[in-house]
Parts: sequence; structure tokens; C-alpha cells
Amino acid sequence: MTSPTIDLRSDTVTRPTPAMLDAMAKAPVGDDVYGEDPTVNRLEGLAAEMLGKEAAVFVPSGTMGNLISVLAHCGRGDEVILGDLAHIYLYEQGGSAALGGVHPRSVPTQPDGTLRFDDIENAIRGDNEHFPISRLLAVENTHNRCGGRALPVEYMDAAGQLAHKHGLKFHVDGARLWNAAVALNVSPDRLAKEADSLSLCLSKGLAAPVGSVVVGDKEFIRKARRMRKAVGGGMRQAGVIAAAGIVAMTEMVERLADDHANARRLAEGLNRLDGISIDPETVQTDIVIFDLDREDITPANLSAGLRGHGVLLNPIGGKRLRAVTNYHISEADIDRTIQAFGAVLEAGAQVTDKKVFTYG
Ligand code: TLP
Repeated sequence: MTSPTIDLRSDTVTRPTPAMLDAMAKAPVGDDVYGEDPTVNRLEGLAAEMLGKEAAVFVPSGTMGNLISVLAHCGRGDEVILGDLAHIYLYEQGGSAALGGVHPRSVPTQPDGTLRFDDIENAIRGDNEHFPISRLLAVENTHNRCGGRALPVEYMDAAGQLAHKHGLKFHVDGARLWNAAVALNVSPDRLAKEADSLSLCLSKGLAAPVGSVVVGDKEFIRKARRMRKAVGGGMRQAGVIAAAGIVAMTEMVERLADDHANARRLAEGLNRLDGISIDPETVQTDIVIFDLDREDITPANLSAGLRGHGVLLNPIGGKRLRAVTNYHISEADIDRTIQAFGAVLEAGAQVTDKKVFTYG
């Protein structure tokens, strides 16, 4: 019998739970572009309540959630200040610039996922006809490229207050805000207090098959809903997927603590291996980013070698690789993964297959 694959490429690989499939089969539906899908309406009401905001809109993906948020806050020629390692900046095809004419102004992302307040203040433009208009500050919580670091309440409050002091809106890419809330032991609405908008994913650690939700005040959501339609995100009987999203938000948040414990276990195991560097103390949530410090084996080689042992994970550029724990990964899978690393690192340069996907 071949053992099942241990898929650590992302928490996006999660498949719907039996409770989700059941809810999807039974969901009452209607045409959501008419506002008539009772299940979508329920999901949006629940999300708004959980995040302490007036309203919400259901979207197909985190990328669309961020895009319509930026476009609802900013017009052409306006500027969004964000981190140079932000998902919006690195991994969304520059959609808000390409489609909305919104100029991105990046500032250095600190290793803990925060942006320095000095850097933000220095990036805010004065009143001068040479400059775009600074309109929006965006942060990411948890921070993907910083190894899933959770930005604490004090930081979120202060960042939002800084934005507001200068007349900017404050957007949070909260694809994994649920993970941040669990790791910090605070409620999601507390983290969201100063945010004018947040985009939250249901199809990552929470295991829904599809969907994200954007929350904010009624006027912002009205604009975001218009933008959603413009980019083709107006879905019809979307209750069949929203039903899974409701299960995600009501039943799948607390268990994220298991993913976090598994990620820490993985980091501790990897830290014991020669040629891998990671500080396990920095692993707060489900993402483990580590460096491979070996002359004889590249991250692509390592990834290909692990694939031979049934373990999937991605190089993310330079010496770095990323593993993400999730609903389908058990403690035993983590131990098997660490063993596989040991075997591949011992085999070293013998591993030559380079056909590996990279986010580099
Ligand atoms: N992240 C994916 C890849 O795109 C890198 C992953 O595997 O982690 N914000 C953040 C912080 C994200 O990590 C992601 C997805 C998104 C937004 C976009 O979400 P989707 O994939 O639903 O468009």
C-alpha cells in the first residue's frame, strides 16, 4: 500500500469537510446578484458580525477581495502604501495598478511582518502636484512571506490610527486573520477594530473549497460590491459554496491551534537537521519558512527529493522553502516529513530532478 501524500505546499490545498459537503448539498439558494441568495446573505451577516463591521460581501478569492478593496478605496492616480513583501504587492499581478491605475508605494517589511511607522509616515505624500495622492495603508495579518507572523493588537491599532491621522484608509489583507486571532488568543473583531476594510479567506486554513469575504462599513461594501461585479465576481446561486464558508467560520477556527502546534513541531524537527536554519520560536501559526544552507543541494533539489518520499512543499526563492500545515496534516505526518528531510539531505547531490514549482 502506498502511503498518502503529505501536502505542505499551502493551506489552500485543503478539501471540504463532511459537514461542509452536507451543508452545500442542502443550502437554500437564489440569485445573489439580485441579493436573493439566503445562504450568501447569512454568510455575509455572520462575517460582518464576527469582524465587528456593518456589512460584508462574498467573493471567489482572496486576490479579488484585496483587489476590490483597493479599488473601492482608491481612484486612478491614488497611492496605496504597503510592504515590499505583501501578497498584494508580490503575488496579485499588480492587479490594482494594472486594472485600477492605483500606484503602489512599497516600504520595507520587517521580519515580524510589520511596517515601521517612520517608514509609513515618510511615504505619505505632501500636497504637491508632482505626487500621487496617498489614499490607503495596507498591512497583512498573518504575514505570509514572513513565515505566518501574527501582528499583535497594539500594532494593528497603532497602524490604523496612524493611517487615520493622515486621512488615509486602513485595509487589512486578513487572508489568515483567523490564524492570527487564534495564535494571539484574541477575537478577530479586536484585531479588526481600526480597519476600514478586511479581506478574509475561507479556503485556506478553514478548509472551505472556495471563497473569501470582504468586510467594512455599508458605504465601502456598496462600492466593493460594484467593483466585484465589474471584475466578474458577481456569482449567482453562490449559496452552494457560501454554505461551506459558514461551516468554515463557525466550526473550523478553533482547530487552527492544531495546525499551529504541528508547524512548531515541524520547525523544531527541521532545526535539528544539519543544513536547515530556522528559529522555531518565530513560528506562531501554520507557515514554516526556512533556509537551506548547503552547497551540494538546491531548494529545488530538496523539494524534488521530498516529492519522492511523498512530501510536497515549495521553494520560494533564494535559499528559502515554505511548508504550510493544514487540516489534512497530522502529528504523525510531521514526524514522517522530518524523517524524509533527513533521508534527502543525507542523499545530498544525488537528487537531480529540477522540475519544481517555485514562487521565487
Ligand atoms: N496565498 C497563496 C499563494 O498565492 C502564495 C498561498 O499559497 O499562500 N493574501 C494572502 C496573505 C495570501 O497568502 C493569499 C494566497 C492571498 C491573499 C490570495 O488568496 P487567493 O489564493 O484566494 O486568491
